[in-house]
Amino acid sequence: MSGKKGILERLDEGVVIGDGGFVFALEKRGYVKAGPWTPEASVENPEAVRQLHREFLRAGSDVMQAFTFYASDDKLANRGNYASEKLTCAGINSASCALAHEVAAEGDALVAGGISQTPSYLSGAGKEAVQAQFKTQLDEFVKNKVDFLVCEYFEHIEEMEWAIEEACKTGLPVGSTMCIGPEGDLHGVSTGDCAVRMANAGSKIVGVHCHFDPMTLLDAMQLVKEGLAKANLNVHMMVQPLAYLTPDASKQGFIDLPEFPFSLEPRILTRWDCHAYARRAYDMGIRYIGGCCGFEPYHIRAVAEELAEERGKLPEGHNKHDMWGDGLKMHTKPWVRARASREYWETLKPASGRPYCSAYSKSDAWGVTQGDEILHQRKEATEDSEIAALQKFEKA
Ligand code: CBH
Ligand code: ZN
Repeated sequence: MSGKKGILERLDEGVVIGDGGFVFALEKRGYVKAGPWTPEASVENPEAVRQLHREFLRAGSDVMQAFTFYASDDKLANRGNYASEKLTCAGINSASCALAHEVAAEGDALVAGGISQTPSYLSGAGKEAVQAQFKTQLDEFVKNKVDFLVCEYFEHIEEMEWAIEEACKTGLPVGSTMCIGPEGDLHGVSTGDCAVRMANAGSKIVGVHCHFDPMTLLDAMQLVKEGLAKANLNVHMMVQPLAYLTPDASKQGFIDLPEFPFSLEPRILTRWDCHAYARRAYDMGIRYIGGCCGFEPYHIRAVAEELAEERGKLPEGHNKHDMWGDGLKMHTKPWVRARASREYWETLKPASGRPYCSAYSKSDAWGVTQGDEILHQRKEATEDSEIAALQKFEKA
């Protein structure tokens, strides 16, 4: 390995900025299919994945997380997805690692390999079968020399523990984030207890990510912090929220919002929301601060700008972005020049421009999760008649 400082050392010394949402950003750019959300783009369109890594690096990300989300073989074969036969978990993971390494070397970034929840677990498969899915991915990460591992997007602490246990066998440092909010996991385990169990399973960095906006996830992180303190566990904290506002979300977060996933745009955070998020996270003692779905490079840039003093540097992407709109002083129109101040942007309440839209939606709350028959996964594609039946179920 190179002379780069490792993730734990960096966290001991200061703040580490994560990256943003790959599947969401690449779906909008036309390289990922919403639904399966699998990362075959690393093989099919490597230039798109490379470019997104580069933009996050330029925005200030200290970590290039290889684009391996949902790349377990069972997920690549789920419900008619072709990605498993054509590309395989090993093929996608190694291509993704190569891209992350390539861009990380253009700066001083670390490379992480990630594993996430599996269809096998949702279908009730036991520990051995689920861990076998993780192992195929982890073997590839070890072979491709990633700097550390991330276990993310688990909504059941039991599966998370299985993931951490398997990840720790590699000897690499492991960070873990569940996609839960202040209400805890989907089997009813509290957020504080989930944090304790992640740390006890061997994770050196623990927290929550995805599913909720920064405010809600920082409320959840408060519970993480208190849980860890009560149990005397001295591990680092990590948070990577959505860049969507979700004050109306129920327990499963934005998945339950009727706008998920194709009409979430009115909820997008501004860069100034990201400044406030970064400050609050830092002040809470969280040292791994990044983003998940909806987070674009300019959101990460705002995090890096807010924490510039703590980090002793500004990101390269700052060169074209004067903090707090200073560049507006060069605008031709005087009323736009008048907006060149921190106070203006910090206190603005942006309008949505959607006259007949409400601020809140009513969440779908089917109340089903692992253990329910309806959550079983399979290889065959979904039939139209099954969709019709589900649409009736929803109304019931
Ligand atoms: O793509 C990424 O940035 C990953 N590191 C995290 C993705 S979070 C999950 C989104 C998919 C949700 C679904 O299954 O519908
Ligand atoms: Zn996400």
